[in-house]
Amino acid sequence: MFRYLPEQASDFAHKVDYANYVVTDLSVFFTVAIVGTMLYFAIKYRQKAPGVDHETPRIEGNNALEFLWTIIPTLICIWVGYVGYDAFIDQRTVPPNAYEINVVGRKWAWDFEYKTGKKTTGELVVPVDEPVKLVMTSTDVLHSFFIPVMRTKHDVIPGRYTYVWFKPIITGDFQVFCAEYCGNLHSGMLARLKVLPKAEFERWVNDFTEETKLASMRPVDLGKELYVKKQCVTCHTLDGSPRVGPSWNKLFGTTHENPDGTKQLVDENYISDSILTPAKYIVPGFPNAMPSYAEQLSRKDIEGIIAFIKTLDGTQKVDLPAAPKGPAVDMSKMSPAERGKAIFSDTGNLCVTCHSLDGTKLVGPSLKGVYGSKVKLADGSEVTADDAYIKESILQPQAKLVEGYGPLMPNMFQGKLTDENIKDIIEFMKTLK
Ligand code: HEC
Ligand code: HEC
Ligand SMILES: [Cu+2]
Repeated sequence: MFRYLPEQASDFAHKVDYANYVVTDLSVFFTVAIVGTMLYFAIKYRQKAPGVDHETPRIEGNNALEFLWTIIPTLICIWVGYVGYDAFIDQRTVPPNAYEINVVGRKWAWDFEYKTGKKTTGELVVPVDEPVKLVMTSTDVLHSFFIPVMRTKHDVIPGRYTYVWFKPIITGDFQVFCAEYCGNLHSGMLARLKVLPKAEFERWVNDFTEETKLASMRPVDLGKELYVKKQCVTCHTLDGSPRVGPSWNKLFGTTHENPDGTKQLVDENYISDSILTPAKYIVPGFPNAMPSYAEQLSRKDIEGIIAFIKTLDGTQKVDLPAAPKGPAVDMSKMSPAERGKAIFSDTGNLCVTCHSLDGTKLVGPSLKGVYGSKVKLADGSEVTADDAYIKESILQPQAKLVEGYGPLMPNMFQGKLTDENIKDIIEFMKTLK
């Protein structure tokens, strides 16, 4: 009756869907049948004239009926149980030849490690038509690894290993979610699943040219490379202007002031601590918004970043990757508001780092109820948040500052987001009442 589940990309997906549809169809059928009959009788046998009683027949029971309404539901329940069990057994029985990949969930990213030693973050690459087993654990809190198109979802638990497996039947890019609320950036804890033809996967998983290149670099070049690759660039500039975090320009050798008035020299230790345990030193005027990189950066990487920071005097520039990667979801079938939501949620755009949707203040104002409202600006004036204002807020964030907020929204969306993208974001904002 109702067919609402997404594309089926694993070999057991059709069984999971079948169980789901059987239960939904039966529920809809019986709801309509029972409520319909009830309404029909309520109308047919309503009291017709006040004070007049209708005599009703005295019914003692009906063995044939009793038998039927016991046997039929029993058979249906056994059938539903079987259909669910059949799908469940498939989902929990890993074929012995499955390709194993280790998965680590942490606030707020997914790390993957392959048998060859290849490592990725935020991107899981698997071969098509081969069973894949994910052996999963968490470094901090409960997460849940959810790939809707594969019909797999399982909790990821600190101090324990859990698993899921699936056999992809089509190639392509698919969305992975964390499905267990795990803190304020939970909604940004996304990953991309890439299903490749077998030969292409083999080539990719054995290709270490990038890693070797990094291993033989001068520390300062490594640091520069990591600055872009590990996304420090989205929050830290090299030219002195603040973004989400303070600029790194001429940072080394300055002093950091702690809230209790004590001072701390910005040396190797300070930078290393800022990267591994960002909450240890909070720079005045900035939010405690930096994720820890303890699991992602080696000692050597951190030494590279320190070497790079030492050289910064405001003249350095980095080449950003030419084509910024778009949202990891297939947007062709979505409505404009859904596309806007996907753009907003895309971790590469960082909107979620600074804007909530539920009214809470983060680095920036919540986007809830902004569309169409009157916004008070820092210069005391007031504007109506119409399409033009929102477009300007995104492309030239410093043009009109919202009262109570600093100029912290990065000026980085010009050229990154198209007019279409911004229209979609506006449509999405219209839904945030
Ligand atoms: C989501 C935004 C974000 C990302 C990504 C990010 N940082 Fe930060 N960083 C911050 C914020 C906010 C602060 C200031 C608050 C604090 O000290 O924790 C900060 C502070 C720092 C400081 C201390 C700076 C000072 O002026 O004392 C260092 C060093 C640093 N980050 C390094 C890094 C490195 C290296 C990376 C990439 C591997 C990185 N950050 C990625 C947001 C970010
Ligand atoms: C580094 C944090 C940061 C990021 C990332 C960021 N913003 Fe902002 N945003 C802010 C701050 C701070 C303000 C308020 C100051 C201002 O008006 O510029 C703001 C203001 C806005 C406003 C005006 C809101 C109002 O109440 O009038 C809109 C709309 C907006 N941002 C949309 C976005 C979208 C869409 C994205 C992602 C494409 C994004 N922002 C990314 C920090 C950020
Ligand atoms: Cu999570």
